[in-house]
Amino acid sequence: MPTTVNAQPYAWPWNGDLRPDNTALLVIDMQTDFCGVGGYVDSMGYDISLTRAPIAPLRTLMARLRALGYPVMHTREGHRPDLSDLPANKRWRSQQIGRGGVGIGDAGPCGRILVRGEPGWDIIPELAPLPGEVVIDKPGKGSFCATDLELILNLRGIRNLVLAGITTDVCVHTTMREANDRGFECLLLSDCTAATDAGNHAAALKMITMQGGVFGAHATSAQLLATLEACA
Ligand code: C5J
Repeated sequence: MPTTVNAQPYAWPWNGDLRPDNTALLVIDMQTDFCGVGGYVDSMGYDISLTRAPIAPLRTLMARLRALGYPVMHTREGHRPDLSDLPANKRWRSQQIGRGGVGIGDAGPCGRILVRGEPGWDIIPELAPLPGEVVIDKPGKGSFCATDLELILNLRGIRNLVLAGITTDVCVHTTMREANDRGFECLLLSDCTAATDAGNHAAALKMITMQGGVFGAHATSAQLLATLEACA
C-alpha cells in the first residue's frame, strides 16, 4: 500500500515508497552562528527569534524519527581555519553587512565566524547529533558542493530526503535544488525551517509549489509524523 504525506503541492513521496531504509532527515546548519546570541546572524543585526523558531519542533521530530528508525543527518557550514576554502568574494560580501566590517573568518563573540572548530560554528546543544549520525561539513550553501553527502546517501540507498534547518531561502533551498537535480525526492518541512526574513521563508515555500512541485513538496512536521506513525 502506498504511503504518502499530505504535502503541497502533491502527496509526498510521488511513488508512495516511504520507508526508514530509503528516507533520511537532513538537518541543515542549526549552528550557533545562525541562531545563537553573538553568532553570525545575530552580529548582522537579524532577529534570531526567527531562526530559533524551528528548534522546538525539530527536537520533537528528531526524537520521533530516531525512535522509528529513520536516519538523522546534519550539516554545518564553515571554513578551514586557514580560510583556504573561503572564496574571497564570499568573505568580502559578509564584511559589508557585519557590524564594524566584521565578516566570515573574523573574530566575534562566539569565536571566528563560520570557522570550523570555533564555538559559534558548532551545532547548538539542543539539536546535537547523536554518536554515529552523519555530519557533513560544507564550505558552501548547498550540502552537495565539495562534500561526500551524495556518496553517503547512495551507499545507504536513500531516495527520499526530508529537509529541515536554516535558512529556508539560502542553505535549505540550495540543498533542495541540488538534491532534486540529482534525482532525490525532497520534502521541506515548513515549521522546521526558517529564514532571517519571514517574507523570504514564505516565498521559498511558494517557489516549491510551482510547476507541479518544481523541487519537491513541503509539509509540516505534524503532517509527516502523522503518516509515519500511522504506518509504523
Ligand atoms: C547562510 C545558511 N544564510 N545556512 N547560511 O549564509 O543559510
